[in-house]
Amino acid sequence: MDKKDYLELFHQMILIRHLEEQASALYQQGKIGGFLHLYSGQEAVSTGIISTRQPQDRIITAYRDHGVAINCGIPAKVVMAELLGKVTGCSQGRGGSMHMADISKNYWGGHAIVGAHLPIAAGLALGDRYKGQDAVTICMFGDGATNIGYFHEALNLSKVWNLSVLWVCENNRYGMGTSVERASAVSDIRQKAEGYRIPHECVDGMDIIKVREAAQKAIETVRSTKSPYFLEAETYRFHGHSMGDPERYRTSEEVKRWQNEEDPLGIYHKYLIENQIASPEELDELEKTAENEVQEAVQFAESSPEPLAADLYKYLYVEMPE
Ligand SMILES: Cc1ncc(C[n+]2csc(CCOP(=O)(O)OP(=O)(O)O)c2C)c(N)n1
Ligand SMILES: [Mg+2]
Repeated sequence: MDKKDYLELFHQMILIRHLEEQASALYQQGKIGGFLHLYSGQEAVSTGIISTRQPQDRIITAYRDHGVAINCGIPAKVVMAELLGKVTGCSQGRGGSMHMADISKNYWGGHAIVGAHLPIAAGLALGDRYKGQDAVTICMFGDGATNIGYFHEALNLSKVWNLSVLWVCENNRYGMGTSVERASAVSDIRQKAEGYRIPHECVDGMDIIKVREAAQKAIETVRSTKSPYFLEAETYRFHGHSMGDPERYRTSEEVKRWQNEEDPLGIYHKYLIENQIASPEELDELEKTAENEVQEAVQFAESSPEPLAADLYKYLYVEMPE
């Protein structure tokens, strides 16, 4: 990576952080409807992993998907418009927070049902094998999803059929209000991959440099062996599960400790300065750029039109050419 690449990663992470702070404010003003699951705290995971993919590699994730959308190259204003349910959003305002997608960027969504996108990931990889395409499907999901039947079916088939899938578990220690220890008989999550003879690794998901190294190795392994690999990223979400979570299942000391000592932005900021890749002034400048981008995104989204009622039944089925 050259300096530009390092700074681009910082820019993406700080853009996600600011975009979500603004989204949280707009939600409280009633401008965003439905659910809103913030990714703050987990930015290094998707930013690190997606920065190592090739253009042909597919990305699919769960509902905590705003950061992934930015990392896949969807402009902030298009993400914001989708959050506000506007026709200029990446899913024409029909998806909202949980259903960001853009197939032209090989981003296959944004899925609300826990674990349901894992068999879809296996299907995408099976399709690539049929077509002889050298693509890796990167499937991201939470710790909670590993207790769902779909997880086990998808992992099993991926091994039996040698599918090119990188399974990425974002272990943020909780599924809604339930800790991993209370929900999972095996709390060392990557051990679950062993049951299906899938090689695995665990990485510090708060350190983007470590995430990138692990992701590079993992993606290369999938591509060269044409079989699945399991990467667990240990991370933490800084906000509640979704908006309005009273967070009785964890202490404020625990949250503050992670926010103060393990902030992925703080860790990367320190790395860039200590390794003399950037000056504090340059990083401040990048933060200002991100803030301006978010302001412009809000203006764009607020002034964009709503989808037309007459189009309500559009996009329910694939429209075949005449
Ligand atoms: C099949 C199914 N069951 C329950 C829910 C309700 N639900 C939404 S998110 C969630 C927790 C999932 O936790 P995890 O996979 O760890 O993801 P995280 O929210 O921590 O990113 C649950 C139970 C759902 N959406 N789908
Ligand atoms: Mg979780």
